[in-house]
Amino acid sequence: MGLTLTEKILSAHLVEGEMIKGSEIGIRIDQTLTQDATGTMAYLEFEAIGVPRVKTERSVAYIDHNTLQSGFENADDHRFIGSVCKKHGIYFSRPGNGICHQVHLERFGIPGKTLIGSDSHTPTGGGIGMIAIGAGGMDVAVAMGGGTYYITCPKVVKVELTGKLQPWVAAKDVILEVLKRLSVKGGVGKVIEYCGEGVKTLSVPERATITNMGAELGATTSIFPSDEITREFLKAQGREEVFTPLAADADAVYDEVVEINLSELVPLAACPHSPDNVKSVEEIGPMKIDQVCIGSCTNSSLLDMLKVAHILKGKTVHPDVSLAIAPGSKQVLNMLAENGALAIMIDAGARILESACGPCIGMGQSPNSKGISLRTFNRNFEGRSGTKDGQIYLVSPELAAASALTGVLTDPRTLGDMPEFKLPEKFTINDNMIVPPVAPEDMDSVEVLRGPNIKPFPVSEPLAENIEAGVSLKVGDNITTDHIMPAGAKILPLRSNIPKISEYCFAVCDEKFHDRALEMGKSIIIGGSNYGQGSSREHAALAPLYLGVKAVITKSFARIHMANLINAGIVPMTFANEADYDRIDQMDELKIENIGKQIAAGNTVKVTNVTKGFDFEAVVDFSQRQKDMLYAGGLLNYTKQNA
Ligand code: MIC
Ligand code: SF4
Repeated sequence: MGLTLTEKILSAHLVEGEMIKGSEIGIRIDQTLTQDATGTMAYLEFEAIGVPRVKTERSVAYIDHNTLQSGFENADDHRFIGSVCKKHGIYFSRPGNGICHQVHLERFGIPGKTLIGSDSHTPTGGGIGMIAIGAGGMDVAVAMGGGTYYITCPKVVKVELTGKLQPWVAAKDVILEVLKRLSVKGGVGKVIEYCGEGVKTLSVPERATITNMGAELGATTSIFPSDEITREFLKAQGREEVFTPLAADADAVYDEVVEINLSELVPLAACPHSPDNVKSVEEIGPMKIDQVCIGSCTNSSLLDMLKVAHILKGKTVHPDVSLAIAPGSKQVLNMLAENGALAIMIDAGARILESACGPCIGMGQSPNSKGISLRTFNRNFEGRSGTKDGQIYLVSPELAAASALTGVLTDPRTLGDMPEFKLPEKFTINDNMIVPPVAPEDMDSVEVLRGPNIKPFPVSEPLAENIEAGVSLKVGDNITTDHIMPAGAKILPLRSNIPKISEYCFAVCDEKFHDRALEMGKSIIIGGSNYGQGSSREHAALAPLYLGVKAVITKSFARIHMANLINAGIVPMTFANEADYDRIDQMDELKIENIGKQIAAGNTVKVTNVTKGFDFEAVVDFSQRQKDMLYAGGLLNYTKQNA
């Protein structure tokens, strides 16, 4: 029986377990990446592990999220990360060099390698045939120290692409179509593998747009084969020597098959407030817009930017629309400047932003009240833009640029002939904003620079014998980590200060949560299905930990958040019978006796609702390693115990 590409790469990196779908496997990690919003914590954790030099083939730290620097906090974090990197063997991509996923694809990614990153869009690397997975900062810290990374051995979904995209229909429309069909939880426990004749019609940046936004499916990762197109891309990046051809076997067996005829796709948009709320431009109908933002790790490549420049050429942005453009990397920005495309954008009235995440994470450019904003980004969760009643639509760069000119949602196919865009044979390469680490023998000469905003992470305790605690919060389905631990210009600078950032924990859902949880001392959270979808931020586990949350009981969890809860020593459980969700109210007192023994003995625990006087079962389907982590009080305690 033939193997899928996913199975080939995973089995070549397997260090623990067997390739049995649904069981836990441990894999060796070749590369890691961090960004600054999750990086400070990850490097504090790395320091706590005590390994002097990273043991990976390549580890890179990027500064791309917190670049507003509205106070000293961001700059202090940057300086801390830069100094840790220099000392411990990590490459440091300075602020201004670009968005982690875009730069990593350009300068460091290697087909067939494994990459984990403390950012949920790490699967961008799947665009060149990597197994690239988003993870919590602690998992990345452990991997940097040479530790194994654990995942559930995934099912593999084949997306068979046929045909060729019509002019003005984009890679973004491909992934929006997949989201429409599979939903934001359709990818949980799965890797999405793209195959078929249509693959050959897609360039690397287009493939990367598709794998990037596979994160919104909840998938473990997404991957394209590594072929001649990959080789050309790497060659243009001056890195042809890292190319290897990789593909699934012709007789590979998949768990599910999705067929997409590229020729039949039309321009799409994900409507507020979920990436899977996908409609065609026609279905949405005429709509006046207030803002257009082009960029983010999904759509900020040179190819995307050249298309945008072509559309804007010689025209002016509609007087009622604000157009912001953030090219994805220094390389992209540089090349736009060199070939005149930047001047075209400026001439048309675009507001050019730094090569960074920017508006995607609410760092500036929040829309006006009730403002309608078309964005080429990957997430449109409520409030994420910084404007609570902002209406965010996720679209392709083509659709965004066309609409910026007309002031209304515009099908780019109305623009006439689309010129052919080819990637350059050679990109402009200048890695002068990537600082290499010092040689191992010089590491003692590097002082790690800590600012006053950098506070130690909260320490978790070994699992108590009994959990007796009230329900401090009950929430519904599809709660995102942006609800649990919001980001944005005001809160993001506090990422290295858990006591302070926890003041905003769940503030989007209930402003009183922080005070109530602290007052209760210990508590339990009740959630619906797909709890914790979205960002990889471990702050969504560390803030609840700091506020005394001992367990979270939901209908189901998103992958990274569930791992982060266990890493933090908080017990994630799911209702054995979902109807029990309705029988619990906020402030009910719950009791779980002998929780450690119950977890050791089987897959369920008995929970008593003391207030309402009934018992129910919660599922605790953990691997032995996860159980041991929970007993120890999280990953760091566990790692130290086993060191
Ligand atoms: C996001 O897109 O939500 C982020 C900000 O990049 C996060 C990471 C973070 O919260 O720092 C992610 O996707 O993991
Ligand atoms: Fe940055 Fe947005 Fe990409 Fe997250 S999704 S890494 S915030 S650009």
